[in-house]
Amino acid sequence: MSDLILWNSTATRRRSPTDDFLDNGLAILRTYLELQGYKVEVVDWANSRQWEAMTPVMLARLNGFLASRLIGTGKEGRKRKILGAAFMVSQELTSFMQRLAQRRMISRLVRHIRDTGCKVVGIKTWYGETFITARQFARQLREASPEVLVVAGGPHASTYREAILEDDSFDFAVVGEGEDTLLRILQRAGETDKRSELIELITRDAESGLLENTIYRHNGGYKISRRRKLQADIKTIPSYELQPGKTNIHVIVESLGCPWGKCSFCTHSCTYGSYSIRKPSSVVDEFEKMLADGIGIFRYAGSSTTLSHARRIALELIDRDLKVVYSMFGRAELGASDPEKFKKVVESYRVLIRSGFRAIFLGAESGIDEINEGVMNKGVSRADIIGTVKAIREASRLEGVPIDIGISLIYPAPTLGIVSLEKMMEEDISLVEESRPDSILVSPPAPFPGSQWFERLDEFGFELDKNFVRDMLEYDYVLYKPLYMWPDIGLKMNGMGIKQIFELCGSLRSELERRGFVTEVTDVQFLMLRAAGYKGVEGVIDFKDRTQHSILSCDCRWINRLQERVNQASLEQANKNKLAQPVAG
Ligand code: B12
Ligand code: SF4
Repeated sequence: MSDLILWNSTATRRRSPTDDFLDNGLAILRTYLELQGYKVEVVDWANSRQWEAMTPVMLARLNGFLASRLIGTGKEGRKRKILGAAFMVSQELTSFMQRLAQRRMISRLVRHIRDTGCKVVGIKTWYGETFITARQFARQLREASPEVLVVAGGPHASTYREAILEDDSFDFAVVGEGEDTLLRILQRAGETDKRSELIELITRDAESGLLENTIYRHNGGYKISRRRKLQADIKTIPSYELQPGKTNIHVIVESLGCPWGKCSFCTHSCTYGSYSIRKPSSVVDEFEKMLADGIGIFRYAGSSTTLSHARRIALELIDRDLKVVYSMFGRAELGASDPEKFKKVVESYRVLIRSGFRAIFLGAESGIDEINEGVMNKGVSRADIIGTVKAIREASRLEGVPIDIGISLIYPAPTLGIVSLEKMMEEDISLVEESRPDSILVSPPAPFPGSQWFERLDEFGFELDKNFVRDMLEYDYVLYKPLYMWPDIGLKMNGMGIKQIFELCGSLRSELERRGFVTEVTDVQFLMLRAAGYKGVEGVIDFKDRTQHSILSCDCRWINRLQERVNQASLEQANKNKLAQPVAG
């Protein structure tokens, strides 16, 4: 019998081409707890086989046919209206069938847990529909097995914290790292078979500080126990079980949290509460282990990897003569436009490129310094952003290796009365034209709980309905869903409702695309599309169109083939190393 069953909550359909990545977080938890002597089962439906099985083939093909016609038709006209209506009907039917399939899977899982007699179930929670499903699963489980303890953790629990416990679905939630908290919970579970007693023991531990990172109920309210001090250095190296249908790109913890952690819109600093970097030698040990397992493509897990840390890891990779490919989130370098500093930044990026660095995403947020300072508290200037992008380009030219660079913008953003939205858009476009990134991610603004925007709503011009947080918990953010298909939510910024906000956001994307720039392709997607052989800007656009088609239609044929090609490339990359033999292709 398993001591713990960990379930990766999933939506009824793929929401992003990266949904099927090997889940590093769950693998770390399983590996860590098994090393402590516990038996852990991971149930993860986020894989290509499962997505395919969720939609009847004929329906997927019909969606595919309609989506192709719709994408190829102009924005107006009778034909588009008819196609649009037909597409909506087929989407409704698809969702209905997918929900039915998911309900069956959940019932099977609930029965499996009841039959095995496992006493503790953990759920990795994600945003939107996935979270609704997590709650339904927890309720159904409670009915079938009232004595099972249900714990929620993962990114969504870490972002929304106390709000996660607002209905009775979960007994506890965990913010940030879950290793030690789950260990303690399993130890306590060994002391009693009664859920009520177990809850009491855990609550007492949380109150006394023995149990860290735990969100628990207290006197009709909620509390979070002492936060665990981060130690990225002692992070367990995960081992993956054989998982068919997963994309074999490993997310590697080189740091936890963010070295800056002060951007007003961001909640990353709340997830971990601090910042910790991992020794380059430990990071590279993990690279080696994955290479030996046949995985050669990587993504750094840090919210914002510093150039100096990335450089130290790069030197270690070069020293051990490892041949890998990787990408990361980075930050613009302060003073990068100053000629002396520029040279140093170029040199550092050259080292990174020699070690396998191939794509990066930098937070730019806005093209106006006053906005980046007063509204975003970004800590970098427009000149720093442009200088850094140019330095990466120069390093790429000198090394003769193409690097994909993405920047992110938030538009429309609070203006604080400093500028008009028209001016903001103009400056955002001029920033893009000057820096010429390979992709621009334009996001609408949202005050997430825990962020400065949320804490100081009035100051930034936000108005929220009283149900905003509850609604946000279930809000589905799907990168490739056309903005007009997104549901309403009680958020206003400078008097504008969400539809208007989305329209403005969409208008900046369109303006950038009209000027020949690619939007909404992230660094990991660059890793995937390059690994699959898509070349140049045309390759990126082709990848983006096909991904959008695949996600909208749920016709998985192309995206599943893409995964196969990425996995083949990952294996071939691993095979370039003379380590313990990777698995055959
Ligand atoms: C690397 C990364 C990715 C990678 C890999 C994702 C993956 N499958 O692992 C890529 C680039 C593919 C990715 C994609 C996306 N990501 Co991402 N990603 C990150 C990032 C930067 C680090 C995640 C990480 O690896 N952390 C290290 C590992 C070890 O931590 P972990 O997986 O969270 O697990 C630990 C804890 O959460 C906890 N835990 C996990 N599960 C459980 C379960 C239980 C029961 C318990 C108790 C504890 C627990 O213990 C684990 C071990 O310490 C975070 C931001 C951040 N800095 O955390 C965003 C983040 C997780 N991503 C986010 C989003 C939105 C996405 C995308 C939807 C983006 C998009 N629109 O396409 C996709 C979808 C991903 C998916 N469904 O798999 C959001 C999640 C928001 C939310 N509320 O759900 C985050 C928080 C960023 C943000 N916006 O603030 N992402
Ligand atoms: S936006 Fe990026 S740099 Fe800013 S605090 Fe968040 S993770 Fe750090």
